[in-house]
Amino acid sequence: MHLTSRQERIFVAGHRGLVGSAVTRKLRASGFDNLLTKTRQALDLRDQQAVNRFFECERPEFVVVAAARVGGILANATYPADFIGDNLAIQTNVLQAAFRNDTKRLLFLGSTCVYPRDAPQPLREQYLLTGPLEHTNEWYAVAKIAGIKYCQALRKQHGCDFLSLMPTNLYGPGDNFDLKTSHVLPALLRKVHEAKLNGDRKIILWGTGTPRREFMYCDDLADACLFVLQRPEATLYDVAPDGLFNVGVGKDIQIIELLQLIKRIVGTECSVVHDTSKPDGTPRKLVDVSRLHGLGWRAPTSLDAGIRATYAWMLQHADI
Ligand code: GFB
Repeated sequence: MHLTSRQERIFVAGHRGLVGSAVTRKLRASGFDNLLTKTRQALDLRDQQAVNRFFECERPEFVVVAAARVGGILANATYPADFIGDNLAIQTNVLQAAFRNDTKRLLFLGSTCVYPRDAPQPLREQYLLTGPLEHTNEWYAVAKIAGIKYCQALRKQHGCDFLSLMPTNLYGPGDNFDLKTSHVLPALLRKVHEAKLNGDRKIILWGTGTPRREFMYCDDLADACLFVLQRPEATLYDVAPDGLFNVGVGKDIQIIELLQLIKRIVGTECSVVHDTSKPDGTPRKLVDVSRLHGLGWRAPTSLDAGIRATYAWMLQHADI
């Protein structure tokens, strides 16, 4: 059932993260004030009993599952047990409690790494489970695929209106700038900024710099979430009988090109040293956004504008 009233109780799971904080911002700015949020300290979503108690008490009508253990290529490869274990626990607890407590619609957020490593590009939703995964993030991907399948199973068996949104690589205000665990975009913003401050002539780039990625500003995903929440059920499942929607900008760039763009925005010149002991990961990950485009949604923020806003946020907030 779609979101019609600004009074509905909406639970944003993971409201302090990059995506959850963007979703919360978007909902509040659009007049949805009846938001339910809980910090990790107040509600550990890996704790099934605690999640059940929360849902029984608050009975959220709409749920956005933005809570997840996430990280860049190295974090995924270094902490496989955390990535698969925590994500399976969080999503299973939340989806099950939402079903038991009659949530009207739930959005499960994943990632485009659920698609096979060597799938044709752009990645269509139908390519799910048609080939082997990229090994640096297979643990995270398997958990997210289980979440998509759980949503589909709950719909098939119980008629739940539980949809899955697969965003491409995200960045923006509130991002993680820790060089060991972050994604590439915040990592390069930090490295180039620090090179500028210290007068370094070189920065270290992981891998070959040739992989291509599609980057989307986190507020654009939040925009897509509200767009989907407000669309009638029949409209969505007509376009996506599997309940799955890719969310992206429809354009990708090479990592080395991203670095050039960041150098221009930060305003410094430096040469590159490749650390090829670090993995490249999947060679390309561009999503087909025709399902959402067909419904009338497009990502509004350009990469240039999004990086500038993220850089401004980093200068003000990150401890660098
Ligand atoms: O963003 P990123 O960590 O993750 O890396 P993935 C993207 C590319 O940037 C890889 C290169 O080819 C990295 O080798 N890269 C270059 C760097 N320099 C750096 C650097 O300083 N830091 C980082 N982090 N990368 C993750 C998945 O994949 O993306 C997750 O592991 C998830 O499961 C997420 O899907 C969106 O795009 O390769």
